[in-house]
Amino acid sequence: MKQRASARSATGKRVPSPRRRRDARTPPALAILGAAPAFAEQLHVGRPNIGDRGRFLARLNDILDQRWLTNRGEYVIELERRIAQRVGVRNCVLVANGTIGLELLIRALGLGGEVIVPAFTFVATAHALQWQEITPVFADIDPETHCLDPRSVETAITPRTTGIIGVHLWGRPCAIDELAEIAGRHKLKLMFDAAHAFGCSHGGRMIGSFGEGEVFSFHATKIVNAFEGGAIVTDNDELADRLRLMQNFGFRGYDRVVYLGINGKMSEVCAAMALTNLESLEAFVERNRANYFAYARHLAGLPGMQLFRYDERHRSNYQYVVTVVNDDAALTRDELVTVLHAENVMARRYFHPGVHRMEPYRSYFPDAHRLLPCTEQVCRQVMVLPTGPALSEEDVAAVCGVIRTALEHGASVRERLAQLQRPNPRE
Ligand code: T4K
Repeated sequence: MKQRASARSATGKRVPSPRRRRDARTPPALAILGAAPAFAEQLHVGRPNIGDRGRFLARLNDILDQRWLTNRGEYVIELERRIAQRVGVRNCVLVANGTIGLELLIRALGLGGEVIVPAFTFVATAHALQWQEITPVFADIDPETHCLDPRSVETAITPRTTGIIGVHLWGRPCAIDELAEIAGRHKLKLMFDAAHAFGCSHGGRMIGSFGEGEVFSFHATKIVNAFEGGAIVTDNDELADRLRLMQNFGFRGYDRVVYLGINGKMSEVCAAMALTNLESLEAFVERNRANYFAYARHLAGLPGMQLFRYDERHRSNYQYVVTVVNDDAALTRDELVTVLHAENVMARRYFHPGVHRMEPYRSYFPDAHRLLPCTEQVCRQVMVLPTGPALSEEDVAAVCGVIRTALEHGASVRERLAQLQRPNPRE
C-alpha cells in the first residue's frame, strides 16, 4: 500500500533498506536527523474503514431510485433492527452523530445539576452536558484501564449530583459493575459513552446493554462508520419512545407535535454506509487485532514504553493502538510524536491536554487538575499509533523501527529537536 520512500526502487521493486546499510558512524536513519521519511504518504490514526464498495454503491443507487433520502427510510429502519439484535437490546435509535446521541440521552434521562464524567475522554462527553447547562464534574481515572476510577467517582458525589457517565475508552469496558453499584446506592442515573466500543463486550454481554442507555459513534474514524452517525441503545421502551420524539422535532404523526424536539436524525445514505461497514465488522476487527499484536511483538522489551492492554476476557475491537511513554523514557511522548510526524506517521496525543484543561472547563474549574493526578499523567504519556485494514504488518514493523531507533538515540534526537526550536539568526 503505502510506498515506503526508502524501501522500494523507482520501479516499485523492494530494495534493501538503506537503514540497514548504515554503519555506526553514520547518524541514525531518522527523518528528523535528515534521512528520507520512512513513509512516502502519511499514515493516519482513524483512517476510515471502507467495506464492500459495490454493496454501498448498489444501496446508494437504490436510495436515489426510491427518492427516499431521510426521515426514517428503510435503511435507517434496517440498521436500527440489526444493531439492536447484535447488541441484544430492545431499542436502537439512530442519530446524526455520537455527540447529539449523548445530548439526547442526557436530556431524556432528566439529568441536571452535576453529572460525573472522566476528563480523559474526547471533549464531546463533557460538552454534551455543558451545552445543556449541566455541570460536568471530573473524576479521576484508573491508570491501568484509562477509565473512571470508582473510588474517585464516589468522592465526587454531592447533593447536586444526578448521574454518572462512564466512558468505555479505547473500547475497553469501564468499571461497569462498580459504577452500577455506586449509582444504585446514591440513586443516580448511570449511562455510558460507548463511542469507541461498538462490537466490544463485558462479562459475556455486549457493550450497549448496560446502564439506562449507551451511545455509539459511527463517525468516519470509528470501527463502523456512517460518514457521520451515532446510535442510542436501551432496553427501556418508554425512554426509546421519548428519544425518537426528541430526535424528530417532537413529531408523532404528520402534523402532531407532542414533545420538545430537535433534528437529530440519521440520513439514508449514512445508514447505507453503516450497514455496508457492519457487514465487514469481523474482518475489520481481525485486521486491527493482527496489527495490535504485531505492534506488541515489535515494541516488546522497549525500555520506557508500553502498549495499552485490552482485557482478553472481553471482546475488543482493537480500533485504537494506544501506547504509554513513561516519564523516564529516553524521549518524552511529545518528542516521539514530533519524530514520528517527520516520518509521515501521524501519531496522535489523544486526549491531550485533558478536557479539564480545555475551554470552557479550564476557566470554570482552574484547580481541577489537583484532583486528577492519574488523568494528568495519562494525558502526558499517551500516544496513539495508526492501525486499520490499510496498514500491513510491514508498516507496523517500520513504525516500531522508527520508535526503537529514536529511543536508542534519544540524546541526539533531543539535541536536534532543541536546535529546530532555536530561532535561526540568519532568518
Ligand atoms: N465520545 C467519545 C469518547 C469520542 O471519542 C467521540 C468522538 C464522541 C463521544 C463523539 O462522537 P461523534 O459526535 O464524533 O460521532 C476524531 C473524531 O472526529 C471524533 O469522532 C472522535 N471521537 C475522536 C476520537 O477522533 P479528531 O479531532 O481527532 O478528528 P480528525 O479530523 O483529526 O481525524 C482523525 C484522523 O483521522 C486524522 O488524522 C485523519 C483521519 N481521517 C479523518 C477523517 C474525518 C481520515 O483519514 N479521513 C476522514 O474522513 O476527532
